[in-house]
Amino acid sequence: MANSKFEYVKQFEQPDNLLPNTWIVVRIDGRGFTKFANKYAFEKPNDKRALELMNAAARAVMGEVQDITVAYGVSDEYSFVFHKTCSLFERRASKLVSTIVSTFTAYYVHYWSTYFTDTPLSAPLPSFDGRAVCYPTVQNLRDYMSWRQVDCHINNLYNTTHWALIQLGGMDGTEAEMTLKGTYAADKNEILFSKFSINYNNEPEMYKKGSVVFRDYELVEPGTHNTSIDADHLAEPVQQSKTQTENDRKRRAKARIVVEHLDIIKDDFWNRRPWLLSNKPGRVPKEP
Ligand SMILES: Nc1nc2c(ncn2[C@@H]2O[C@H](COP(=O)(O)OP(=O)(O)OP(=O)(O)O)[C@@H](O)[C@H]2O)c(=O)[nH]1
Ligand SMILES: [Mg+2]
Repeated sequence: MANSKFEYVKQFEQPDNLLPNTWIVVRIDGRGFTKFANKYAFEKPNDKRALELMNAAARAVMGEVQDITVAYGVSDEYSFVFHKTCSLFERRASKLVSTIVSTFTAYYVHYWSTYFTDTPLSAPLPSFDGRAVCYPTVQNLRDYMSWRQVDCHINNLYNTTHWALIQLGGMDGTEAEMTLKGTYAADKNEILFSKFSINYNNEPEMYKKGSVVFRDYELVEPGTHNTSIDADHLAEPVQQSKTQTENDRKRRAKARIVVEHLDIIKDDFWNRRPWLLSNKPGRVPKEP
C-alpha cells in the first residue's frame, strides 16, 4: 500500500456518531422562509399549496429512506424519526442530516411547479437547514412529537386570529398585535367567533394539527399491543433470518405512505399503529 505524504489529513476526519439505541430525530427547517413566503405571495396565515408541497417532499423522503418510521411537519419545518434500532450510515450525524436535507430540498424544488402552477422558482432558491437529536426513550420521543404539535396549535390559533383582525377586521399589524397581547386561547376563540363568526374547530385539520406521514398498514385494536414498553426494552436490532429481513423490506416497500392530520399527542394514534414504534411492518391493507 503506497501512502502519500498527504494521507495524514485523513486523521482530521472526526467521528460524529449518534448514540446507539436511541430514537434519532432529524428536523429540517426552511431558511429565511418569512422572506421566501413574501416573495411567492404565500397566503396568510396558511398557504395550502406551500404546506402540501412540504408534505409531498416529506413523503418522497420517506419513500427513499426506509429507516424513517414517522415524520411530522408544520409551517416550514419537518421532523423525521429514525427507529432506535436503525444502523443506517453507522448513525453518523452529518451523513444522516445531509441526506435528509438534500433529498428533501431536491423534491421540494422538483414538485414546486405541481403546487405553484403559474409561479416559476427563481434564485435565491429554497434551502433548508437540519439538525439531529437523540431521544433515549419512547416517552422522550412522544414528548418531542407532542411539543411540535402543541407548537403548531398555539401558533395557528394566534396566526388565524391575528390575520382575521387584519383581513376581516381592517386592523393593521400593530393594532392586531396589541389586541392579542396577553390573551389566552379562550379569548382568541371568542374573538374569532364573536367578531368574525369563525368557529376555530371548523378550520382545516392540516392547519390545526399539522401533517403526519407514515406507512399505512391495517389498524389494530387498541390494548392488544404494548409497543412502547416493548420498544423501550429492545436493546439492539431483533436478530432475524435474512429471509425475514428481506420480507420485512418488501412489505415496507409495498406499504402506501400516507399524509394525515391526526392528533399525535394522545395514545390512540400510537396504540393503533404499533409498527411505528416496533419497526415491524404490519399487514398491508387489501386494495378496495
Ligand atoms: N404566509 C405564509 N407564511 C408561511 C407559511 N408557512 C411558513 N411561513 C413562513 O415561514 C416562517 C417560518 O418561521 P421560521 O422558520 O421561524 O422563520 P424563517 O424566516 O424561516 O427563519 P429561519 O428559519 O431562522 O431561517 C413563518 O414565520 C412564516 O413567515 C404559510 O403557509 N403562509
Ligand atoms: Mg425557517
